[in-house]
Amino acid sequence: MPEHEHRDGSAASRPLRLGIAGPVGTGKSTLIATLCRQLADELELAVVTNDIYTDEDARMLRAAGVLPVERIRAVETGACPHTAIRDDVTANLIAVEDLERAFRPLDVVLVESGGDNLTATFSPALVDAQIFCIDVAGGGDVARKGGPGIERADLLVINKTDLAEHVDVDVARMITDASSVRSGLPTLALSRTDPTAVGDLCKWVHHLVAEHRRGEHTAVDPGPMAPHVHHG
Ligand SMILES: Nc1nc2c(ncn2[C@@H]2O[C@H](COP(=O)(O)OP(=O)(O)OP(=O)(O)O)[C@@H](O)[C@H]2O)c(=O)[nH]1
Ligand SMILES: [Mg+2]
Repeated sequence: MPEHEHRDGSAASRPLRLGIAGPVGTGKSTLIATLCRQLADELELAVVTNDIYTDEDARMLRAAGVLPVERIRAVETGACPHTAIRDDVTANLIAVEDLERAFRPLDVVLVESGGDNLTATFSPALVDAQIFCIDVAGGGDVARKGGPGIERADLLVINKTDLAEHVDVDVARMITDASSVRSGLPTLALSRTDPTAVGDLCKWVHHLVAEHRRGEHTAVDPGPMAPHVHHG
């Protein structure tokens, strides 16, 4: 098989690089584990995790057994998580390129940002597309608060919908709030225990991989700030 030929015989110049960002504990690593579990038979995958001082996320994913352990690399950022995915992406790019070389031909490299706040987004120099992940446990108002990830990530995930009834959150309302600021970009209500939603997430990834291979996907920078005003 030629170096860059994928399982379906197509030949993208390199794998899709897909970032997952969002506040601490919203379920980014779990979402990555779910994607690996569902897609590893169909796509060649690898993962880069970012933690400030530990490699805990990588260890969690390795322990979950969702991919061969050597396909999961940890970057210890040692500083603000958003710095390593936006301002100086060198450490992450090296990890991504190492994986791409070691396991070619990969289809997707998933990059998990360290948990941060609502302003953290990936640079398009590091990823081709990004998921922004918030959860119902952070409160029903979060989607309305906006920010670059909520407003302009390629996919917004509202996670842990199974907890909504326990925290008095109206998921439909959160989706409406998010949709009203996302200019037609997709929003997905997700729970790891909801097979339909997990299926929709996998379909979205497959669609993106296909677009990337055809050269039809363009990375769009959500930007470090969302447009906002303090008066009027
Ligand atoms: N109820 C419920 N819990 C979930 C779901 N997804 C993740 N969790 C739990 O939420 C907690 C945080 O999940 P992680 O996947 O580690 O979140 P994270 O965003 O990677 O966290 P950081 O990397 O530390 O920012 C864990 O206890 C998970 O088991 C879900 O769909 N439903
Ligand atoms: Mg994590």
